[in-house]
Amino acid sequence: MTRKTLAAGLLVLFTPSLWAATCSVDIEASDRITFNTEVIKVSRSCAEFTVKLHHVGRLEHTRMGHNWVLVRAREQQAVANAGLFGGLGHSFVRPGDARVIASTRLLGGGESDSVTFPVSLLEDGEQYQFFCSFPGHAPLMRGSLLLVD
Ligand SMILES: [Cu+2]
Repeated sequence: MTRKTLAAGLLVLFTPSLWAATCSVDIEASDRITFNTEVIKVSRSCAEFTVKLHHVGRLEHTRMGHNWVLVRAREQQAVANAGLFGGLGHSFVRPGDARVIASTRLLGGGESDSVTFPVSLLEDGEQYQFFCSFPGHAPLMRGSLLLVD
């Protein structure tokens, strides 16, 4: 092995991205009232985790708005109901709702937003769910968020 290939090999070995868990995810929401992701895995080794939501549809946020809201699974329905009273002006999330762990703003087609939250907010043994709180979307737009090693 030449010195050059050895150096290249070491470079690959020590590139941080090969070791570190991915601490972010890109999610797409569409005009068909869907997320393209059903399960999000968050590594315990991440200090923070970022969710980037992309509305890849064309409809405006008043008709086909999408957001990404993270809650404990058992509180999803209550948070969704409360969000209705938050209304469009608050992205269908009730202001100050402490049950909301993280949420993006409501997006229309072509828009993106991201949210970053500390992984320390997630507890072992708890079940987490993400959903879109636009009225009527939660049954179709939801998934699980899992804490993994
Ligand atoms: Cu939606």
